[in-house]
Amino acid sequence: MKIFLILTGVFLLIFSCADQGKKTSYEDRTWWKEGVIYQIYPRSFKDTDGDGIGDLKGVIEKLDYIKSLGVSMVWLNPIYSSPNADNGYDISDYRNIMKEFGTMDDFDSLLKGLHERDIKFVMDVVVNHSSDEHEWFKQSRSSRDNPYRDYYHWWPAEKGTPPYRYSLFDPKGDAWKYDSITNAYYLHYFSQKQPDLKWENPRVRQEVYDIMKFWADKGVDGFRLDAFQYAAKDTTFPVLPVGYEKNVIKYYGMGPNLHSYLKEMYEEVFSKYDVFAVSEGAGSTFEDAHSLVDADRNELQMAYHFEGMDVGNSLDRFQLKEFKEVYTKWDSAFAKKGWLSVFLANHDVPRMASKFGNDSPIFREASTKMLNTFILSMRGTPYCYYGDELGMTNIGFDSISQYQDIAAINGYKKVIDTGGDVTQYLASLKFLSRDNGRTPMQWDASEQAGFTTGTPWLPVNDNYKKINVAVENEDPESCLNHFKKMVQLRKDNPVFVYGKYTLLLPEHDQIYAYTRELDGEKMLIMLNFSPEVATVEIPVKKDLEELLMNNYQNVFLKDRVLSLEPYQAFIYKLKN
Ligand code: TEU
Repeated sequence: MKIFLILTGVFLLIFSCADQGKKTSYEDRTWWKEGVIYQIYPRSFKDTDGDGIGDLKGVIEKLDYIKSLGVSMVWLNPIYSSPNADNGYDISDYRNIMKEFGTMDDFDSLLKGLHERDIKFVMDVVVNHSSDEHEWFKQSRSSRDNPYRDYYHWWPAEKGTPPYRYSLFDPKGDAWKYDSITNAYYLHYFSQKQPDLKWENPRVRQEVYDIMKFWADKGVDGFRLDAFQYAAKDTTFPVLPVGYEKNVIKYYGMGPNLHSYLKEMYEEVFSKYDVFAVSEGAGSTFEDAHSLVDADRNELQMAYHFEGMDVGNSLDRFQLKEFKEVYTKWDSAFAKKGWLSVFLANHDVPRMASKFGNDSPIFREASTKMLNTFILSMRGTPYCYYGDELGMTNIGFDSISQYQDIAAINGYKKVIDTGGDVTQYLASLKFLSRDNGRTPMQWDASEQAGFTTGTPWLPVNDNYKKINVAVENEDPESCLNHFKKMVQLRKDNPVFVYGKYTLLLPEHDQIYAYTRELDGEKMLIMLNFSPEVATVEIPVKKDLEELLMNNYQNVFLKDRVLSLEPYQAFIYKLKN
């Protein structure tokens, strides 16, 4: 008996050590860390009823395509009822589906279809603001003593003009809109049709938790909290320093009580379901980001910071050195605690290939594959924005009449009103506008790229005959097939998910090189971000063992000197 107990004790000790060893390298393994998120802008994915607007049935029709990518989560931009001042980011009913997108039955079928394919669903939750056409706001604006009055921020006009608040989408840049019905101003950080909800009111918070539970009960697996860092406000509205709007996140982000609201949301919603939540925006410091997502805080689970995408947010080509610095410092700040999102595009920015790669015909494919190699070999949860698996590019409008985006249109009005440089503004929109990343998905070479039988709400990019799913499916060397291979490689090798990241060649102005290592396994990733050949000695002491990924036919290597072709990207497993 004694011997049995001793043996059992020894066994348990060995077992627990092995287990602990695992915990240090893999941290806390969870499905949302190990998967890849595919972001779909539903308006532009697939239209099934010929109105030129994508719909839920369209996403359902393409479920097998989504599955074929190997991704494990799908995030859809807002699908709730909306007058579409900001394409669904202005919600008029949080428990209904936008009529252009379909019905609740369509939603239920979509969710079922995803789950049958083992794909999780991430719901966009837009609760910093609602639409001005939401019933709450209609009530709120109707009289000062309406029970919904305190659902929004009102400033009675008899107190004088409210302290200046900058609005991101207002044609005058003014976040206070005067409303004559009750002789008061309401607050809107985004457009006039997006009044900010008053999170300081516990009834508002309860409404939101109930809405989130409504969707969690339906089976959604994750939430993406839109602009949530702005939700908490100092309701005394103090005067802010002149020029503060140049740093909106610092002054609007992480307001008083934001953490207590998030803790409450965790208690009320997240803790009761197997769901995760990602915050859009992560404050302005690492401390802010950690304070939102560290597991021991029980608030959110994943941070989505803007700094990586902000590199090169101008007409000048982005600087690789700065890009490397940003990704490296965020990785090291999150090496021990917290979890990041990794992405190079979304619905608010230009196409990845045009911004960080090179969309000229000779380099588009290589640079797209290089960027996807980057996203899918970094630590954090990778996001692929629909069409980036194909290497879709900016459409590049020339005239303001071509734009649909409220940010572009109201920004233009502001430039005109303030006598700004219109030519300069249009040049910057042509490259940076959000519509660049919202053109219809390119399915095949038929008319309108197979997106719609009608007239698409935003034109299809002219390059659709060459860049589309049908063509790329047939070509083993296409961006699409490279993307699939990279997703599979990541799935097969947890080192890409959890492994330690080390930057190499920090000063090199063409090559981004780094290693990932886990449990004695080490990978070398080398990416040439330039249109010229780049030559460099192998930046590690170890020998190369096996080439796991390459976007060219060969790797030129002689006497430990590597020559990388323009936008070449490869991954080697290193010898132990
Ligand atoms: O974006 C929030 C946000 O901070 C944006 O202002 C972003 O910085 C800007 O668009 C970059 O160009 C979210 C959504 O992603 C965006 O589509 C919505 O328009 C916005 O909230 C309002 O809901």
